[in-house]
Amino acid sequence: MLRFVTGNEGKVREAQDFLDEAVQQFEYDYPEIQSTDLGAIAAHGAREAYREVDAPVVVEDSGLFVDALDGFPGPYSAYVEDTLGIERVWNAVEPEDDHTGRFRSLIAYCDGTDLNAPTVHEGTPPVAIFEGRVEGAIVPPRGEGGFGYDPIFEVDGRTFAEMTAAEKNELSHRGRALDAFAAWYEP
Ligand code: ITT
Repeated sequence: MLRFVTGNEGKVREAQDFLDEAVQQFEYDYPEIQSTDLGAIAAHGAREAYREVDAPVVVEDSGLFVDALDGFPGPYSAYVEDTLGIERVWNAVEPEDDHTGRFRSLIAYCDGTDLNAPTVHEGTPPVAIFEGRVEGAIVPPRGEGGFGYDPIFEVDGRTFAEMTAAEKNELSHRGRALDAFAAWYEP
C-alpha cells in the first residue's frame, strides 16, 4: 500500500487511476518550505513524511504559472487561491497580455533507500522526482467541474472545469507526472 501524503483527496483519487497498488490518503501536516522550486518543496515534504510514517510515501506539489504575471502564482498557488481567489488571478491578466500559462506537477517518492530514478533529489534519504506539465490559455472562468484554477485554464477550446475527470486526467500535469511515476514504480 502506498501512502499519498496530502490534505487533498482529489489528488489521491487521480493517483489511484494510474497505479495498480492501493493508494491511501495520509494526512500529515508537514512543515512546507518556501521555495520557487516545486521539486525542492515536494522533496522536502516527502522526506519529512517518510520520517513520520517510516513507510514508502508520495507527495505532490503543483501550481499554475501565468506567463503574463512572470509565473505567478506558481509555488504560491494554494495560498493565492485561498486569499485572492482565482477570479482575481484572471483579472490581473490585461486583455493585451499574452494569455499563455501552464500547470506543473511534481511528484516526490521516498522509501528510505537509494533510488535508481531518472531524477533524484539528493539528501538523506534521497527522493525520486517526476514532473508533468500542460500548456494552456488563461481565460475568464467557465465550467462547473474540477477544482482550484480549473475554470480559468483552457486547453483546446475547453477549460479543465468543462471536462470530465477522465478527459482532464488524459491531459493534465498531474496525469503526466503520475504516468511517469507509474512507469518507474515497482511495488
Ligand atoms: P496538499 O498540499 O495537501 O497536497 P493542496 O491542494 O494544498 O494539497 P498544493 O499545495 O500542491 O496542493 O497546491 C496546489 C495549488 O494549485 C492549489 O491552489 C490547487 O487548487 C492548484 N492546482 C493544482 N492542481 C490543479 C488542478 O489540476 N486544477 C486546478 N487547480 C490545481
